[in-house]
Amino acid sequence: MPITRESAPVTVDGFELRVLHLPLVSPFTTSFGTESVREVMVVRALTADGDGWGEIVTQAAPLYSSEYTESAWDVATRWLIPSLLERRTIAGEQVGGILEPFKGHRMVKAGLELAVLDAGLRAEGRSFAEYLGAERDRVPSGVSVGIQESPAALVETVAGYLEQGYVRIKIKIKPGRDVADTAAVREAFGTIPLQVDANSAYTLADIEMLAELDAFDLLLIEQPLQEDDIVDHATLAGRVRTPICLDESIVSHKATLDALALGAASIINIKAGRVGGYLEAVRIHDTCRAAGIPVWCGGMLETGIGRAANAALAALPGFTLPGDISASDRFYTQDIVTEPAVLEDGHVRVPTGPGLGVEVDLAALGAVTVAREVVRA
Ligand code: SMG
Ligand code: MG
Repeated sequence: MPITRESAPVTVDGFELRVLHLPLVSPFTTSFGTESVREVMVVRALTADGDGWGEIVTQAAPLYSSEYTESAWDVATRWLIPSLLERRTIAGEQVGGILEPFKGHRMVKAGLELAVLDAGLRAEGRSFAEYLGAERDRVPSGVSVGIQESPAALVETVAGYLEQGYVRIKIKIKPGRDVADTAAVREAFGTIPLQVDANSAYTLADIEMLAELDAFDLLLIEQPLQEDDIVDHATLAGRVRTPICLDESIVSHKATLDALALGAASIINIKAGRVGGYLEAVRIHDTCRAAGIPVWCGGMLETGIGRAANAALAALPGFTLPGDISASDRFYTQDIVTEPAVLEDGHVRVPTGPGLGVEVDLAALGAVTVAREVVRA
């Protein structure tokens, strides 16, 4: 039986948007570049019954996906926020439908929906986790490790995370930094749960190289080919033994159905931002669970706001693989919530307080804010 989710409608007086610059504890390198400062946006729904918070997980540049800070800011202030304010009194479940006429910009839609949901649930005194249908009070914590200077440096970095208790390691790979890096980690640490993420850095011309990864008994290879290459991923899946997991390609519930129908993936990475919101994320979860397809919760280097929401999502029963939900200190020395996520015995706790269950530290938020605007009704 599908669960009916209903949160309290709120009368939104306005939305506050902020761009944040959060210094990373160490640079994060993927196949598309290196980040030392996380540029991200947060949104606050202002209502008479209290505020709600959401996170817009765009990056400074359109390198992971087509969305980026200025595109998010522009579409939010010019189109999405005005259409929500026109309705004025809205429940979180209505946000997706109101914003549907506007194509794309899913990360922005996800952040706005989360802010409205959080406001409604806080007003009701109900947790986001309970609302989504969470069945666990903590979730296993995996860590995503960026490309390091050398395989030896990678081994050293991974050792540090294993010591802290992370239960699954994901390493980023790119052409020229794939087989040797994976081999080094496998050799150094034996049978640890290990997976790789290519962020779409390969093409079908690389099949032979990708098949070499079969030797390392990986949990999965994440997004080896381009976002649009669903058919090529299906071809690849037929030629390698390692399970193919899609990230960038899964932009919606419909995209999930298509990928599964074509055999392009046997595991799905669910990120609420990438699919337009937590409710769409739950629909993907429900479909995959019914089809026996394992899912796990991806990460976008979230602040304490998005991290709390991700922990709630990952507590749903179909999330059978550890997600990229690390402790806050894996990325940040100073988070923007009063109680940032910590690692406890390899797990992160699912917040139980009203709404997202975290309180925003306004002084810490102010210190990292580089742009702010309030759009009022
Ligand atoms: O939040 O722990 C995290 C980062 C996880 O590797 C991670 N995310 O492709 O899965 C991915 C990347 C995208 C990050 S680009 C900002
Ligand atoms: Mg990925």
